[in-house]
Order: sequence, then structure tokens, then C-alpha cells
Amino acid sequence: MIRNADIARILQELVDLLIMAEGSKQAFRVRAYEKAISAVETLPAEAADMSASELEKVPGIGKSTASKIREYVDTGSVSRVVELRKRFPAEMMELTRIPGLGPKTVVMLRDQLGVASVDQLRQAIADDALQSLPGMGEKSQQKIATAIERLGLHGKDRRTPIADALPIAEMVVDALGTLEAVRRVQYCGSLRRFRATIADIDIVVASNSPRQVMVEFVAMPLVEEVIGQGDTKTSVLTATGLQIDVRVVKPSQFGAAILYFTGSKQHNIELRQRAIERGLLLNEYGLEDPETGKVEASRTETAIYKRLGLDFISPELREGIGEIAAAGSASLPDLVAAEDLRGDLHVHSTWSGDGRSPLDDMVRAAAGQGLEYIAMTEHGEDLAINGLSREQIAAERRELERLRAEYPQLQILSGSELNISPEGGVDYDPDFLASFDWCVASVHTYFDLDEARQTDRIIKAIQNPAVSAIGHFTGRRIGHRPGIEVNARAVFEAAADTGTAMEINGHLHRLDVPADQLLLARDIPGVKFVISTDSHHTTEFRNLHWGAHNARRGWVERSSVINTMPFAELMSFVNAKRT
Ligand code: DGT
Ligand code: CA
Ligand code: ZN
Repeated sequence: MIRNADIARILQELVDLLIMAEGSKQAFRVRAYEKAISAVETLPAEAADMSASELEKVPGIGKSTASKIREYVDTGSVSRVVELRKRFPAEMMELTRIPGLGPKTVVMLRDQLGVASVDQLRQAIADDALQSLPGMGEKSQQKIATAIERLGLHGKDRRTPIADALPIAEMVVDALGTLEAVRRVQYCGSLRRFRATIADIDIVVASNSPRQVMVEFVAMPLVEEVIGQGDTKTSVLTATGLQIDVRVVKPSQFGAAILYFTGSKQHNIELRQRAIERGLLLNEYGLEDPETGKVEASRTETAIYKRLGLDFISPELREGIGEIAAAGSASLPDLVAAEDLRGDLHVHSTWSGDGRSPLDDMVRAAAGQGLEYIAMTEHGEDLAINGLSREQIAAERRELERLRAEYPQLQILSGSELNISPEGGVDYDPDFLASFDWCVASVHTYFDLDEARQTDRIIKAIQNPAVSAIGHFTGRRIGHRPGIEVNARAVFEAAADTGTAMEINGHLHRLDVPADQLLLARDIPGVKFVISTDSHHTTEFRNLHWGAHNARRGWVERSSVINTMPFAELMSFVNAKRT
């Protein structure tokens, strides 16, 4: 069965390919398909069950999209996509992830230099061949070289951003989970540990009918090519070249298998060492006493950890960086979880130029999620195209007043997402700023400043009494734009000193503060965090989950996350800085 998420994915691929073919993101058809993707994602019914004429009645879906959706549902592929993939293969499409390489430049690289992959581009740079192209110089060549290294684009060894991998993994897990033959199913590997990028998707299934599971798996619409099929392990590639491995184990071995395939490798090595010290053998089948042959534990991860004298270790912590010692001495951190989060303090609506759902819908969705409080944080006036003037803020506040009466159980704050200038200033003036209940100041522009200037301007923003939090701290877009160069320690210290929270942005493209920087905060006393969704659409409140996973990777404890607090306590935190 083809789901709406499958359809959205193929349409997104069509959009990416069309941008290449047309040489511009502004092309009319590109915009039309983008609208259609949004419509499919939020469709309450399964598009696969609808006729072409029913689909055309959905706002946002036109005649040509409707026919492509039907073609995909009926045949498992879209001929236009297949045709465009031949012109622009996946390795060539990867080049568009490099900042500064628009579709026109990528086509020019191929036509003039025969460069159509990251590996070939790296070679062309080594040969100094880029400089000869129109509009390119030594400087832009150097910039591209740096970007390739910092993005971790390595041709065959390329890593996929979590935002691309997670929906695919969830789709496969959901589909396998509905099969009669399947008892348990779990994605493992770096994805379960919630790394920002992953090399491949590892899925473990518990079943007594492995062959049946594999037959169903390779028949799934997202499978483009089967690269190995057996009863215990099958590997496939998706259209974008992402590898998915499915392994089937006996239900009694499921815990040992997911433990092993979740890794990390370093965590596994240390666990096995601990087993050996206790005279036991640990592998992907179980924890065994080699003398008696008795399996001591294998069905659940918890049982295996317990037999090794360890508390359960959450997957995000399994990097071999001290978690096993902590689990052995009952000193694992009291990790924050999505269920602890009472509110969301970074929310947009169509009042912001880039918001996608109207204010009323955003508030209804927040209340529907059971949130106790939200802050509407539209963009500040300095963000030229998307920002709100003071008059617009006043008008939105009148709407908020009406909504407060409508949703008495939800506290609605009037906030703003401010922009940090190169000198550390923010939008509006001090009096107007004081009229907001909550402000996030974000790194939206000037990504190329050097480390000293970046650190300086963020600390200046932190010293502003109206700034309650620093938003998406490094400005990274995972797999697309590297984060800024900044002294994270110095910023965290300033944040702790002033009572300013560091945002952990739950957008899968951002996950910012990155986990490795969160780890640095562990030995700086008093750093507070706020886990936020940065929602632009009603469906994005689930980003709270992703934000919590990223926080856990950084060993962030519940007690240092301010949106675990009841509303009154949260307001005391905000007001303590202001007075
Ligand atoms: P990546 O590179 O993003 O795919 O990262 P992982 O961690 O998913 O690595 P992957 O897919 O190569 O392997 C999945 C898990 O299997 C890994 O986290 C731990 C386990 N594993 C793989 N190879 C080895 C190994 O040589 N020794 C041990 N102890 N475990 C391994
Ligand atoms: Ca993997
Ligand atoms: Zn935002």
C-alpha cells in the first residue's frame, strides 16, 4: 500500500529534479508541486484510495499532480521522475547540497568540465579547473572546497541527513509492523542513536517466517534496487541511493539483536569486554555462559544490561563516552524526555512571511497536543521579507487576546524571534522589546564572521535583558550548511551567568544546539536549555520529540530544561533576568 508519505517523497524528488531541469526554484511548475506536497502531507485520507478526479478537488492538487499520483499508485513509479533521474543521477544531485552551487552552476560543471559527482568535483578543485568557469574565481573555488569537507560529502561514503532518513525508516518500520509474520520491528544503528547524519538504515525484525518478511520488504514501493537478498539479511537501495538493511531474528533474540545493531561499535566493544570480565560472551544472538552454554539474557535489552550489572542505557547515550561506567554506578543522567515538556516557546504562523498555517490553526493544534503554554514568536522586523512591523505585532496581539478567551487552558505568550546583528544588536527598541513576554534571539544571517566576532555578537545579545533565549545557535542546516564558527563554552558561560536559555531546536534540519556542543555544557554549572519546535505548520509540534532526542544525545537533564517547568515557574525564570 502506497502511503501519503511515499507520495510526498516522490513529489519532492520530482521538485528537486525539476529545479535542475528548469535552472530555477521559481519555476511555475516547481511552486505548483510544492503546494501539492503540502496538501498530500496534510490530507486526512489516503491519496491511494482516491480517484484522479477526487484528488483534483483537493485544494493545492492540480490536474497534472493528480495524474502523477495515480500513476505512482498504479504502477509504482512516475515516468517523468524516471526520465529526469537519467538526466540528473543521484551523485549529480548531491552537488546541489553545496552552498553556492545552484542548479545552473551544477549543470555548467557537467557540461563544461564533465564534473557530475562530489568525487569528480574534488578532483577538479585539485586540478584548479573550477577557476576557469564564468563567475568563479580562486575564492569561490576555495569556498566550495571547504564546504565539501565540512558537510562530510564524500561521494560513495556520503552520509544522509536525519531529516531525509528518519521518515523513510519510520515508513518501513510501520509497513513491516503491519505484517502478520512480524512480532517486533525496530530501526537501529546511528538513526536510533539519533545522530544528525547516517550512512545507512539498519532495521531489525523479530519473526518466525523470515522469508515472508523479506518478500514483503523488497516489494515496497521505495525499494529501487535489491543489492542482496537472503533469509536473515536483505539490503536494498532507495531511489536516492540510501541503503536499507533488514535483518530478521527469532523473537527470543530480539533484544540482543537490537542492542548489537544499535551500536555504537565502541559501546558494543566495551559491553563485550564487561561480559568477558564476568565470564560471559555477548554477541548479536544473546548473552551466554560459554561453560554451560546457557543463554543468560537475549529477549530484551534491559535484561542484558541488568545481567551485566548495568542500568538501562538510552540509545542516544551509546557512544562509548563514559555511559557504561555511569550505568554501572547508578549515575546516568536523569535525561529529559518529550513527555516532560509542558510548552513550546518558538512558534510561527502565517503572520511571519514563511509561516504555513494560520494563527488560529497553530493555537488549536498546540492546545490539541495538550501543551500548557506556547509563545508565538513571529520574525522580528529586521528580517526584511518575513518580519513583523510594530503595527503588525499590535494587530497579532489583539488576535492573541481573543484566542486566550477561546483556549483558557492554554497560556499564550506574545513573543518574537529577533535577529542578531553583526554587532550583537537586535530588532525594535528597548521599550518595545519590554512589551514582549518572551523573546528568542536567533542567528539568521552573517554566517561567515570569524569565531571571535560570532562569539562576541552572541554574548552581546545574551546581555540584552529582553532576550530570554538564543535560538538555533550555530545556524546549521544539517547536510546543507555548516554551523558558524563560535566559542560554545564562552557562550554557555554567558548564558548561565545572565539566566538566558540556550534553545535546542527540534527541527530535523537543525537539531541546534548540536549534541557535541551540548556535551561541552555538562561541566558548566547553571546552563539552562529550552526545547522548541520552531513550528511553521500545525504538523511540526512533533518536533518536540526530535528536540528531546537531540538533548538526550547531549546528556541534558530534565532539571536544566526550562519548558519542563509549570507556567508560573517559567515566568519567574524569564522575569528574573529582566529585573
Ligand atoms: P552509520 O555509519 O551511520 O551507519 O553508523 P552505525 O552505527 O549505524 O554503523 P553501521 O551501520 O556500520 O553498523 C550498525 C551497528 O552494528 C553499529 O552501530 C554497531 C554494530 N557493528 C557494526 N560493525 C561492528 C563491528 O565491527 N564490531 C562491533 N562490535 N559492532 C559492530
Ligand atoms: Ca547504520
Ligand atoms: Zn523560527
